[in-house]
Amino acid sequence: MKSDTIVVTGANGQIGTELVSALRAKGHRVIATDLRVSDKNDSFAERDFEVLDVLNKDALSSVFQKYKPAQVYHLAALLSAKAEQNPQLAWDVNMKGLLNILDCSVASQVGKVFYPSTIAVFGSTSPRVNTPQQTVTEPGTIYGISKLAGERWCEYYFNHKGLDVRSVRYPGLVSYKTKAGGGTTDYAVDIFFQALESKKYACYLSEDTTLPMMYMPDAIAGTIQLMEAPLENIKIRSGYNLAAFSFSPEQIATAIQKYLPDFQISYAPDFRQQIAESWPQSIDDSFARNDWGWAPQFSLEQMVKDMLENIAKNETFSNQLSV
Ligand code: NAD
Ligand code: AKB
Repeated sequence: MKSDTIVVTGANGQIGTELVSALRAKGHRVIATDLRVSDKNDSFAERDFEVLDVLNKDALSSVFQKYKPAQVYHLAALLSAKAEQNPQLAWDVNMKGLLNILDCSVASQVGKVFYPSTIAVFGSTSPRVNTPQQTVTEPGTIYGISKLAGERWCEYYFNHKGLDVRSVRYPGLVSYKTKAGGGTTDYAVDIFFQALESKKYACYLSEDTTLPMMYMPDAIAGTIQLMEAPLENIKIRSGYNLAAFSFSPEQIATAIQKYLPDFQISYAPDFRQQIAESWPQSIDDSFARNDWGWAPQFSLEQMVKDMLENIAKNETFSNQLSV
């Protein structure tokens, strides 16, 4: 395999921390960038890291000139819940940040760019079950609006400037290495930590709010698989639907109770309930499966076991697990 120099923006976040490690493990030189050095991830500070605000186009251009990356993974963004609290900043970061990346990538002849889109590009007028790849997309959140516009720009840059931009629409991602960063699906991460720490969790979504979700190892593997796929296999330049499984808060709580029988969940829906209700419950990802061979490995049950075992390892709660 050819080893590339890769720039990752927003590298300190939930996806970035795991993606950078996975790309380095494959032998690539990865320049991790974010607004500040992570206080949690010493290895980033010790290795290739640049402080970089994606809104600063000159600084971005300097980083691209310095490292001449063959690939860029543009993760920096404000997620759905944070974006509703600061719509103007969200629009700036999610939209202007992407346009800076696309422009600098063309100027520096970057070979491939990854853009993470989301199920939030769908809205309350989209079909909610088995949501198709191509369907009505009328998002009601500032996050969804910015990500949908971003998809259109990515396709435009591919068609008009020849930039090889590739994208997936991630569902909610569940992981234990870095906590979630301000989305509507964050509860599906927090619930595991709270289950082990205090054996109770007050969920901000109602018990039957079903959303598409995925375990982080599958998201990382799928992302790299998309970026390594032959050019001719990539037929969609907006964002590929990507799916693994769906669950509601009640279902994930029941799955956790198998290992922690005393765990209790309560429900106090807040503004995120309305966001969740506008998103799909399940996703049709047949285009990703057919075009470049996407197939998730983890079932819901395997994810729950793996999450609890790994958090327990790190936080010394292992004696609480009963299975
Ligand atoms: P996160 O919130 O955990 O991390 C985002 C990172 O971006 C943070 O470290 C933050 O410091 C950085 N950032 C914010 N503004 C910046 C700026 N102006 N310049 C440089 N960096 C900046 O997010 P994540 O969960 O890792 O998500 C990464 C990408 O994947 C985002 O684009 C998000 O929309 C997309 N996505 C995530 C999920 C999910 O469930 N995690 C699902 C769908 C799509
Ligand atoms: C969020 O909840 O905002 C993200 C997403 C699904 O894009 N996790």
